[in-house]
Amino acid sequence: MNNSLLAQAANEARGLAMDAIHACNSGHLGLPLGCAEIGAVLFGESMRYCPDAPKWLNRDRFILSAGHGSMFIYSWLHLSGYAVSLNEVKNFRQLHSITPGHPEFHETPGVEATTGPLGQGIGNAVGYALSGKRAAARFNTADHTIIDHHVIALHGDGCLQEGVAKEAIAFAGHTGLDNLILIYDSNDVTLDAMADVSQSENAEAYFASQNWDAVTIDGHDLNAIAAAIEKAKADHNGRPKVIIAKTLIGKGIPEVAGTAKGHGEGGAKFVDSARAGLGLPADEHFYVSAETKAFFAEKKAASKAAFDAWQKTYDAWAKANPALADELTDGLANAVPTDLSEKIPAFAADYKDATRSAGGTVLNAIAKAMPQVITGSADLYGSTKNYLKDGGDFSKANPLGRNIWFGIREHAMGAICNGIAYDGIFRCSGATFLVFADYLRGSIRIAALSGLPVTYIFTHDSIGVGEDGPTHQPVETVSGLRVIPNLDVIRPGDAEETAGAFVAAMSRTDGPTALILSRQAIPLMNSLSVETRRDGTLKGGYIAKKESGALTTILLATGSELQHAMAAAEELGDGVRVVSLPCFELFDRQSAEYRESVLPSACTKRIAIEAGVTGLWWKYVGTQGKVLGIDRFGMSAPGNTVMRELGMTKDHVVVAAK
Ligand SMILES: Cc1ncc(C[n+]2csc(CCOP(=O)(O)OP(=O)(O)O)c2C)c(N)n1
Repeated sequence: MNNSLLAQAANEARGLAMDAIHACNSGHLGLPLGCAEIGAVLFGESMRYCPDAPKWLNRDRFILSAGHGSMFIYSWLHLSGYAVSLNEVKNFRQLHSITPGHPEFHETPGVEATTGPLGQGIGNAVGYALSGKRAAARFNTADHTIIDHHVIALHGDGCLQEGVAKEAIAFAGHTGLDNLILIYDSNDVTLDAMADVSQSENAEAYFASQNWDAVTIDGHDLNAIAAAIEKAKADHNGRPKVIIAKTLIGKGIPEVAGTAKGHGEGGAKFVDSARAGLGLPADEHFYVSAETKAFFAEKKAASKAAFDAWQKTYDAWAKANPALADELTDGLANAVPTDLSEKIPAFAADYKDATRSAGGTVLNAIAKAMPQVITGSADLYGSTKNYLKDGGDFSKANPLGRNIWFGIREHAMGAICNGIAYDGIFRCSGATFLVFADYLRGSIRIAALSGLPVTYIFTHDSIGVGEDGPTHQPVETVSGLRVIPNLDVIRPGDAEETAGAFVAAMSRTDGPTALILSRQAIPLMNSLSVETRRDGTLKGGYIAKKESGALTTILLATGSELQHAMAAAEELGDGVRVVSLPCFELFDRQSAEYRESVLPSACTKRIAIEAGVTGLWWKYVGTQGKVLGIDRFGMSAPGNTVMRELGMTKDHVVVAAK
């Protein structure tokens, strides 16, 4: 290892961070300065990556969980030769640059995850590691190893204080993800203050208690960093690894180093003297020496050679295993069989069960057609019904398992699903009761922001939950999800709409879908063909009952209330149309003509019914309309009783219409 060159590169990376943060007068200096030696070892020595093939299947994945330190990753991506130009570094945090305030997936080659909300990146890394383990088990053969990479995440005290990280760490230890390495930037400082104001954890003992291997090193000692990473990579011992690197936050700016003032941009006013102290030229900002350029150019060429060698192995593997190669290619392409709906048998006409049960049947049929589908539940398989019957359970002993036992760790479930989706090989879903969706909302938001095709299976969708009472009866949750941009929320009204909803979720490639399923049985809408219900759901909304005379009234409904709208229409007579609107977002993406054909603007007498808060419905019913909903919390009693008590019946619709 060329220590003097790496030490010099570390100081130049410090200079880039200082200059970029000084230029825009915002950002976080503490981590890029404190972790400069870690960056030098990762990108200069220890990590397997190829800037010419940033998505190399067998690259080590690097996640900057402490996303506020974004200049760390931009500096190292630039230095190591990714398509992150010096100009982009100079444009740090400016409009349309690929160096946004916090790292964003899709924006910057080499950025593996959107990070910034602390703790998420650790969860994502666990998802990546699960994906890597499963992919290695699924695709490597006795003759060819095409996947044996590691997942490395850098995080600070902040990530480790977050519950989502603690949940994910427990899961990783339990499932034995020994391809995962955390590097803990342990600098004893957070944002406001010294870390001992808010933490007194013995990190080594904590990680050991979670079945991890932990080692503490000097985070500025190049040899110690390299040795720790090498050992962590070599130990295939069924335990994830953490390297607790003791560092000096803001190292290089003596006025703030080691204090909370070093965390943000506070040290930027001292950059001139700091740059001089680091031996950087006074007259050339954003300085990268010829030696550093030459070093990384050589490394880049070597990594391209390594990539090419791997590609040869891959090609030989693909030739010898065409079916596996197709499966992997389909997974990476987010491919969905064009006839997916046909692979889901129609439900028998007398089927009368909850949409959660229908969902389980549908997902099992889909899993047969899509080997890349995996699914998990937060200790509620018995209720969420998404268990894949022949799938086996993912575990240390069985990394091929398609069922993930997340434990009662909803937030980590969301972050782990995101990690699996970032990796892009498997299609993942996670399940829990709808009322707990807020527990993973932080991860759902990032899935939506990052365009990840994750599916959430949220069951027990309303006051219809019944006896468990208002703690378990969502009323605001569906609307709360609908306001997240780029999240599709689908609340199907019977088993066939449920089939359509799952097909819609699987067909999405650019964002997540929340499936909202009932606890209680809902009858099939047999007056409509299977295709009408499935295709109508794929459009987000459709005419479920057409008026037989001149149109006077439109009833709109979703989920378990669709049956009441249909029954009310029967009673109300000729001029009444029922529109099933299982997914606002899909419906809103249809053409104006289609939407007008379903909801003609001339008909202003509109009544919506849904067992939840009313606010969002007004855009469909208009000021002349009415919304039958529930703007209060529910009550503990049998589901039908609560539904009746709170106005969710056919009779209420009839009265409102009259
Ligand atoms: C969920 C979440 N809460 C709060 C913040 C705001 N925040 C950004 S960095 C930070 C402190 C992080 O401390 P640490 O991880 O030790 O980072 P360091 O000070 O070492 O850079 C806080 C509170 C955030 N980004 N995400």
